[in-house]
Amino acid sequence: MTVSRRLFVTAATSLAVTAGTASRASAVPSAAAEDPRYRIPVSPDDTEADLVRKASQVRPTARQIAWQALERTAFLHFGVNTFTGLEWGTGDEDPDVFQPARLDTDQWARALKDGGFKLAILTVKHHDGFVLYPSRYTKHTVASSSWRDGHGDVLRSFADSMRRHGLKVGVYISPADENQYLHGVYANGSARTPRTIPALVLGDDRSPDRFHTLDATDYGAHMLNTLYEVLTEYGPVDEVWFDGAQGHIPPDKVESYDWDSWYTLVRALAPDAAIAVTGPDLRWVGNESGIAREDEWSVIPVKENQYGRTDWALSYDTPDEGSRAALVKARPATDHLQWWPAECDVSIRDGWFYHADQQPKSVDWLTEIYFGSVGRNAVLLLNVPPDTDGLLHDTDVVRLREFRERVERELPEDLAAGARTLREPGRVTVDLGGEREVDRIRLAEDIRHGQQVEGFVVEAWRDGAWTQVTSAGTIGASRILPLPSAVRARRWRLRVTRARSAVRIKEFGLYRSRV
Ligand code: FUL
Repeated sequence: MTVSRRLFVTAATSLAVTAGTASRASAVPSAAAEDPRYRIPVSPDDTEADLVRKASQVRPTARQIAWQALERTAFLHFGVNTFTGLEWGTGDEDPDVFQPARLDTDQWARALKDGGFKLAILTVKHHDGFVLYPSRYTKHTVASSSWRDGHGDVLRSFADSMRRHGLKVGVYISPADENQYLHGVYANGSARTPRTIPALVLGDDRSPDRFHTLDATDYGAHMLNTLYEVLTEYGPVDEVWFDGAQGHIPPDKVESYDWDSWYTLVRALAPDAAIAVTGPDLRWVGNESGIAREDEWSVIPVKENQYGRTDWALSYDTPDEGSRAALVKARPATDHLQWWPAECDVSIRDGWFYHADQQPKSVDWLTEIYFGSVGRNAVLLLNVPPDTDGLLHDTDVVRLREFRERVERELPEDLAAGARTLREPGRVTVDLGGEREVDRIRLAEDIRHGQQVEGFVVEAWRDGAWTQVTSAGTIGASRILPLPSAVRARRWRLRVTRARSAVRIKEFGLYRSRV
């Protein structure tokens, strides 16, 4: 069954089960229904030519286009682990360990903005289950800490600060939850039955004009209520980040996540939010080092897993996710070809959470990550963990600024901006009006028309002939190619040597770095 079908069935079921109650169900359209070209079904007898034609017809949704344009996004891992020194908490932490005495989320926002970041994602709940806002559905939250006399709300401060400084807001809500396991909710073996969201609690201060009835386990419903609070009280949210981990629970226990219901609720309450990375809108690049494949495809063979979860038809870390050979190899396991672009998550320090004995990566290393992610058709998600004071460490703040300045020096002014340009099918020729030195080339396809380029060369007119300067496979939304040494020429040409369908080049930028 496809995701769209499954979501439709769930919504229809919802309508049936809510009749006769005080609540009204929501019939939420699936992503596929919003934009049917976001994924195209594959059949077992598709030939290579069929697969390539279908891949060329896949288009991103408006939501995916907006997400891709962010280029630099940030992660903030913050919670009880910040104070216990762990990376994965246990769920039985005393909430009182959470004491960020000098919390200043405006400082986070200023530093991230100064680093060139457009969106920040906060770990509202990591695998330990400690929640950074006062939730109605668990006591394992900031409200149980003596910090700010139990009136602290990190999510509120974070969301307000980011918006004040022009950054978009994302939320990491861990599906794994050690605390809910200890309370007998997570992985308790309960049946998946229709649940009405939000579940009103004693003395509830809300009077929703709309309820959602969705299939879920006890824990699935807990997640839905958490999502409801976050998305209705702290929105608008532009990215919802779901990790796929199960946590440190005994091997005979399992919680089958109610992905379809969670996605349906997110779509209803935060229609602009990209659902990452266990989600339909974007995928994990497959490593935590921030480096994409040299040729990174956004059109990927996928299969559907339990409860509507999008999964790789090949594997998350295969070196080739989307070439012709990959499409053919994946065919027996493929349900659809889907626009599923890569996000590169990496931490500025070794750990995801702050540890005083770790140091941030050097500017050179961060620049390599930038070229390896934004320069390879992916979005960078760089983690910068707040410290035990509730601040980004000064060293990291300075490093972020130096990183942004370095990127600006790598790609200063585009020498081709305003130059005479000739556009022919599969070819763009630029006349700089005089000889100029170039050592960085930036290319982009107009992804509203899909991802089509499979091979290209860049040439410079030298000594009376077109001479190859560099070549590569894919372009996608953004490809940046540093040249080993500067090349001096007046006329430059991009020539596509292989493509799946008509190519629309959006950007052919020529730069002389100042590094
Ligand atoms: C992983 C988690 O287990 C890590 O703790 C971290 O949150 C990272 C971004 O995702 O899967």
